[in-house]
Order: sequence, then C-alpha cells, then structure tokens
Amino acid sequence: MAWIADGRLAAAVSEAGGLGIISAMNSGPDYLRGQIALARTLTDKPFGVNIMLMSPYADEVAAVTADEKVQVVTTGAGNPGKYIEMWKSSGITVIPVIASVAMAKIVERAGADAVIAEGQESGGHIGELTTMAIVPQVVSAVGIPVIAAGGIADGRGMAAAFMLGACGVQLGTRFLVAEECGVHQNYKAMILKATDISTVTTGRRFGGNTCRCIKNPFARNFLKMEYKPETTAEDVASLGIGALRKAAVEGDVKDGCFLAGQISGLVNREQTAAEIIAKITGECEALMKGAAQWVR
Ligand code: TUI
Repeated sequence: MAWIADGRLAAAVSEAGGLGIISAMNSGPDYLRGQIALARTLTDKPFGVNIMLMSPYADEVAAVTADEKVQVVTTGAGNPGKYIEMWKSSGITVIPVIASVAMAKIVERAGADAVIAEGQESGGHIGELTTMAIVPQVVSAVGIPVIAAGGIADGRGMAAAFMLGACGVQLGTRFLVAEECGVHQNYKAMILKATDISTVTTGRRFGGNTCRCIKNPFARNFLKMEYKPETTAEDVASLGIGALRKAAVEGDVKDGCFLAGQISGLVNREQTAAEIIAKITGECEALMKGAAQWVR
C-alpha cells in the first residue's frame, strides 16, 4: 500500500496482534530505513516489509531489508526469486504475493516460506483469478502455508479463507481507515462512502498491469485514454505517474488514483488497528463455532 502502509500503521497492527507490513513502494532505501526505525520505536513485536518488484529501487530496498534483518518480507507484482537466497541467509521469513498456481510453485521451489494468494478483488495491482478460485487451487498445489488476500474485511471473509484452506489472511482496504493510518482524510472518506460497485480496473487492455481503484474522474479518464485506438502501451504506462501520491498524500479526489478493494462497501467505520483486529477475529471465531450448521 504505497504512501499508506508506513512504519506507524505497521507498528500499530503488530502491537494489536497482527503482522504489520511497511510498504517500500517506489521509494529509495533512505525512506525504508526511516520507516523501519520508526516502527522499531513503536513496537518490539515482529513486522514486515513489502517490496514492490516493479519499483526502480527494488534491488536497493531488498538489500535494506536484509541489512536491517526485518523479520518478514512480502513481495508483489513479480517474481522475487533472485532475492530469496539473500533474505533466507539473513534469517528473514519470505512470503511472496502470487496471483497464480504457477507462480506459487515457482516461489516454493525457490525457497519461499509461505505465499499470499491474492484474488482480483484486491485493490492495486492484481491478477485474473478471484480469491474463491485461487486460494484452494494454490493450497492444493503447494506444501507451504497459504495466506489469503482479496475481498476480506471482516470475520466472515476470514472464516471463509480458512474454509478454503488458508491459514491466515492479509487485509489492506480495511486498514486504510485505521486511526493509525496517516493517509489523507479524503482517501478515508472515499473508502467509507464506497459501495460494492465503487471500484474499477484500469490497465487491462495491454495486459500485465491491471490495477483496481475507486471509480473517480482519474479512473474514468484513464479508461477513456486507454481504450482510444491510437493509445499505445507506453502511453498507458505514463498515465498513472504521480497519481498514487496525489490520492494518499494530497487527497486530490479528482486527479488521484485511490487504490481500493471490492470489499470497500463493507468498510464503514474508522477504528484503531486494535479494534479492527479484535472485531474481525472475534467475529471469525464465533462463526467458525457454528460452521457446520448448513451442511445437513
Ligand atoms: O503488488 C500488489 N499490489 C500493488 S503494487 C502497486 S504499485 C504498481 N503500480 C503500477 C503498476 C504496478 C504496480 C499497487 N498495488 N499486490 C500483490 C500482487 N502481486 N498482485 C499480483 C501480483 C503478482 C502478479 C504477477 C505477483 C506475481 C506475478 O508474477 C508475474 C510474473 O510472471 O512475473
């Protein structure tokens, strides 16, 4: 969650019993070192760092995580194979986000400790499969633990993920409205007022770069440009530059790109990370006690 998941939010999630993740996003090593240091002032619990593999600084921030010996690294938007040995030799638990069975098998073979199987309900860069379809197929295909992501924001989603064979869940959209999340208030307001049909996907035309975001003027204009016959893949690549920052930092509701998942319609209260985690795990536990009620 570029510009969103910083050291403060990650520390709050870890303090509350989750595993907070700092997004290294498109920033350089100094930003990441600063956020790791900040998180360490706020918690002594484990937390992780997410490396977006399409970042121009991926090599540098990957080295920072090894040097800083963060407990967990997750990766997104590509194959992290070339870094896994370095991370493992630093004692780091490596958990790539994958969007297909093929990539899950590749990272397992390369030494990943677990995978996050992410459905296309998620916000941001996504693959083609839904959470319902990808999670059980990845669980059947690999021997390492599978964490489910995409479309999960409450105890029902968490319980459903466990039923599909996952042993954990990753939530993004739900934590956009955490009190400890420093994203612009307009971003939070956008999520709080979103409905089930408030998101769209951009970047599908040329493949490999599909992104889910809130349907605002930026997204509508992106889609209009993307599908003009004369538009090229290079044109599309330049359309979103700077738009994540405009959304998360400036709160620009017109020209910002507000990455958010399809479950946004269910997210309608700003709460602390601890309240969010207690609510979701409480709901999940209660639901799972009666999980057999519809079987017969
Ligand atoms: O990475 C994400 N979500 C993101 S990254 C991001 S920043 C960005 N901006 C513009 C273009 C691209 C990224 C915003 N949101 N989620 C994890 C994720 N990883 N979703 C899908 C994947 C994925 C996709 C392909 C993982 C591996 C993969 O492998 C493809 C291949 O064959 O190399």
